Amino acid sequence: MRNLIVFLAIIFFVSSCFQPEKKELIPEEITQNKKMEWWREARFGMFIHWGLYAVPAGEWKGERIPGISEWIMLNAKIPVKEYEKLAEEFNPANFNAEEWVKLAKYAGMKYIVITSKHHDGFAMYHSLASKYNIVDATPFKRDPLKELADACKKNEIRLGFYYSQAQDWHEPGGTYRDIEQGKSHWDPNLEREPFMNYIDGKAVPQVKEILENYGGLDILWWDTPIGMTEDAALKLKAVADEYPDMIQNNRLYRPWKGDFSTPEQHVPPTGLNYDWEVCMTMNTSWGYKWYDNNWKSSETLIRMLVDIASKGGNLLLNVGPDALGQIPDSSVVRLQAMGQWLQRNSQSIYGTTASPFFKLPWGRCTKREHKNGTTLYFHVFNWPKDQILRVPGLKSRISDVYLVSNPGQKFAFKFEDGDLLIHAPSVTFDPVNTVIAVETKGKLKVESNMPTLKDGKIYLPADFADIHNPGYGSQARVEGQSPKTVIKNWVDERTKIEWMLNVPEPGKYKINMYIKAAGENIMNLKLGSEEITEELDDSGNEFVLVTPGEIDVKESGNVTFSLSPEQGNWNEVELHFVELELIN
Ligand code: JFZ
Repeated sequence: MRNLIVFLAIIFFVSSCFQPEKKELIPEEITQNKKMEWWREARFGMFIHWGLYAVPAGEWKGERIPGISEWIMLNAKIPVKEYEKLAEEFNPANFNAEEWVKLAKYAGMKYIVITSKHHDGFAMYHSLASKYNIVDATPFKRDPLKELADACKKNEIRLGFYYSQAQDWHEPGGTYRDIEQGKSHWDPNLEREPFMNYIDGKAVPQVKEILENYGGLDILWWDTPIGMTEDAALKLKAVADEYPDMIQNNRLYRPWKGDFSTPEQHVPPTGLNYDWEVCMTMNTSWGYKWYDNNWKSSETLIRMLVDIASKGGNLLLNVGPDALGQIPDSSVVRLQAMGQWLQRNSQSIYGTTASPFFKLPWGRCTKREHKNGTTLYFHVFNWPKDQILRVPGLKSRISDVYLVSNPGQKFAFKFEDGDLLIHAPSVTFDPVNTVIAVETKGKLKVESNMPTLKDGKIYLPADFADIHNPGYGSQARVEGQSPKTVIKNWVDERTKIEWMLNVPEPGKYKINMYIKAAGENIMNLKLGSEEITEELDDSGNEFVLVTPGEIDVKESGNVTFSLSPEQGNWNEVELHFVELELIN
């Protein structure tokens, strides 16, 4: 009987992984799809954090201030009147809107989002609602956002403004971090006023200005709804809703979905059924910080864009121009490298949709649907040493397999054990990411390779893990080739490792882990909602099988299994795989 249940569950699971039939859309969905069309195709945009904070660039009175540079006013507790003086020094004479836009375009970005006012309250455009703005308060006297809007029009790049609607550290009524905990503003000379005074007197008029005076924005990017009230949010929303084609993110107030959500500084594990955009820095800070040299490599950034596209999202990649109006060289070279890769492989990114595969051990997949079939783009990060690329569970008919950057280059393929095998000589490789297109005919059929019960066990290999590293610090990573991959360098206790899996049957599962642990490590293991803790013995320089115990799974279906360090009790762990063994 039990075998039958398992069998039926697997059949159901497998069949539910085939592409669903297109469903009827309601009128609101049709309107929304139309509005989001350009944005979904764009996939890649430039975020620009630029403001008075570029002047101190992370340093105040000779002291390096920890944290992100645009937060320096709060982090260094700078009094309002003193911070205001930065405006007198702010003269970004080398600012050239056309150059920025051309760089974004060269990088393959389709839109730009720039800070019109950040938490420091300083408007980077000519505002009539507040004299605290770049035209009235600086020797520069130009309106860079007007110049940028014109350059975007000219070069056909979409434009959005970021506006910090709740936090405004400069205004007596603006909010600041910890206001909800009743903490007072660090500047005792800032006499507090009701929040609504700020909303009515500055936020609403300024949002009207940016929406009216810059030729129509494509995106309005709200941020940090700290201390936001629904009343205030609805006033701002009423202004923004006058522009129904403008796309808004979800950070106006909670809980409000906006048009898209904004996971910050990390890439979510699987495709989501709503629009989303990852915003990400290339180093650590958003605003310019002269000694922030923690740059991600071009390879990391290219693969990140691909990873996000394979999950159906957009990447809004940040630059922080300096006080002279220059984008740092380190950012420029990375953007150029991304642009060069995109030029060769553009069709595998723009206008594509999420991967139909659960995981591909050697890379990612994006896809494009046509009338009579689907093009699958396989992004190969790590070419298998035997030069055979195994595509798990692809069941469609195939008419062509070729190199995207050189379509004349075709590849031999065959089916084996339900997988597609592509044979390719290694000479064609792009060391960062080689893209191979597979043309499929008819309805796309893919059998999910999400881990599930096989021979009484659910196998969770290293290369199927989602590694949640902190935005800075030491990064755990997967090394080696499937089926012998290892998670290495797991030294940061903030790093969490997670797997998605399918439990076809509730029951008791015994956990087996093949790991190497150095020194003292205490690990929390969580399956669904059940959690256990395990103290790991030092295994020396060897991998050992550890059996932390059993977890009772109450419901069948897709669940997550996660491993996280017990804070304050972590040294270093490496991990080959985890196995969940059904024991009752
Ligand atoms: C914010 C800002 O405070 C920051 O300066 C920068 O502009 C960034 C893009 O957005 O900070 C946030 C907002 C949201 C989260 C974290 C930091 N979040 O959702 O985790």
